[in-house]
Parts: sequence; C-alpha cells; structure tokens
Amino acid sequence: MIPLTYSAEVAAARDTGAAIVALESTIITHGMPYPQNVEVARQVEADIREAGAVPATIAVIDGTLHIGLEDDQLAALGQAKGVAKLSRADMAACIATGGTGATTVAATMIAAQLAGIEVFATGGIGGVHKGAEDSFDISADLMELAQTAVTVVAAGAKAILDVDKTLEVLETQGVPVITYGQDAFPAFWSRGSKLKSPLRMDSAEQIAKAHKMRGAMGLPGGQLIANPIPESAEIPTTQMAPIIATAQADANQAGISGKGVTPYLLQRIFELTEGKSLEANIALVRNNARLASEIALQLRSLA
Ligand code: PSU
Ligand code: MN
Repeated sequence: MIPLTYSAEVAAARDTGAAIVALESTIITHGMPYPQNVEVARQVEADIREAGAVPATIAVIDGTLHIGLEDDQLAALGQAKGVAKLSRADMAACIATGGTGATTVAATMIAAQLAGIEVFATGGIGGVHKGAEDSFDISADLMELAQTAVTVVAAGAKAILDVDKTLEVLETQGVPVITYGQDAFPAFWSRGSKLKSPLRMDSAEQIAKAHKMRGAMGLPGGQLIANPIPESAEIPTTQMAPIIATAQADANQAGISGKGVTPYLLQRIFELTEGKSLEANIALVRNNARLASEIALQLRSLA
C-alpha cells in the first residue's frame, strides 16, 4: 500500500469529476528563494482555480505522498531546510523511510499518474546539461516523459541546458514536443530560439486530443507542451546568454554535480540578473498553469 493522501480540495474534485492540474514542489524548495516561492505557489494555485480547474501540488511529507497540499503544508514546505529533491530513483525510498521530499518533474508525473491526473504545469523541465558528453548529466525528466502518460506544460527547456541535445534525446525517446501557438521552440526566459519545434498546435483541444490518441494507440509516455513566455515578461536571449555562461563557469569551478547543478544555476542566475530571472520565471509558470487548466478541461469533456 502506498501512503497517499489527497488535500480536501482535490478529494472533492475527484468526487465530482472536476478537472485537476498537478504541480511540482521542487520549484518551491529548490527553484525559487523564500518567501517568493510560497507566494508564487499560492498564486499559481489561484490561477488554476480561476481557470476553472483544481490545483494539486505534489510532495512527500513524513513518508506520505500528498496529492494536493493544504495551505499550511505548502507554507511549511517553502521554509523547510534539507528537503530532498526527489526523482524516479529515490521517491519510493523516501516514502518507505518516512522522509520528506519535493517532487521534480519526473516524480510529479509518477505521482500524478498514480492519482489519475493527466495534466501537469511547471516552469521548465530538466534536460541534457551543457558538457553532458563528459558529465553524462541528463535529467530523468526526459525518460519519464517517454514512459508516463502525463501531459507536461513547460516554457520550453531552460537555456542553462544544451537545448539541441535535449530535443534530440526527446526525439529518440519518442516524446511528442508540441509548441503552443508558434513554430519556434521557446527558450524559457525568451519566447524564441533558433530551433524549430518538432510539432505545433494552436489550441488546448488539439493537445487534449493528441494526449487521448496516444492512450488509444497504447503508446506509453506523455507529451511535452512548450508554452512561450508572455511577451511582456520575456528577457531576450542576447541578454541571458552571457549570464548563463557565467553561472555555468561558476558551477564548474565550484565543482557542482548531480542534483545540485540545476538549483545552483537557477540561484546564480537569480543573483546575476538581480532578481529579473525570477520575475520572468513567475510569469511563465502562471502562463503554463492557465494553459494546463484549459487542457485539463478539454480532457474532461473528451472523456
Ligand atoms: N525548472 C524550473 N525550476 C525548477 C526545475 C525546473 O523552472 O526548479 C526543477 C524541476 O523540478 C525539474 C528539475 O524536474 O529542476 C530538474 O532537475 P535535474 O536537472 O537535476 O533533473
Ligand atoms: Mn542532472
């Protein structure tokens, strides 16, 4: 038996068949500084409710897998020290030993599927890191997208990654990469990039239909929906490139590896942009939550 609990709101949504959108918690514990992290987590939940769906923020607390957090749990997680960053490899061990951990994209997808939730909104997925030919640092998020049937809405892959290689691995793994409303694959803080998106769709309905079709065809895995950051919030690639290069060089010099890499880079970029990267990050997560809600509502009407 998996020790699994639903928040009151998610339990009610399950009873009535309301549309539910999953949210990860690593972005809260490892992706943004306190107190903005808690404010953003609350804001994103509110955005989902306003769009007519129900938010389910996912985390492991004292050995229980929570599908939806009560507000006090969310606030406590946002301030807690030493919270584990969980992925496919260590989520079961954390639950079995009574630990507390935040879920990455991979772990959130696993939890969402256990709870029958088909859509999940986040900021950016993990991917192939720069220098992966030496470090072998490739996020488990990519392999999760290949095997767990959850549609993940993100703002493309972060420019801290090797985006070309990330797209190559996604293709190899058979993951549909669908950009919403434009041809170019978006670069997280920036709307555009030199890369063409493998697929493009212009409505939540099409995305929901594609999700259902994969299921009908017996294809395992989910879909990556790349939703460009709103124009008013974007930071041009030319401005981000030198900052990312500095952050990467600092990470190399500090000898950061493994799970530490993504949190280190995000924090360093936050410092180097004097908080501007965080503002953009907040705008894009909220934008993704709104699109994920539309997709969840469409999936429900197709069901
Ligand atoms: N994107 C963000 N903020 C984050 C992350 C991604 O905007 O905090 C987190 C997600 O939880 C993602 C994880 O799954 O980083 C990837 O970590 P890694 O590169 O170690 O697989
Ligand atoms: Mn990694």
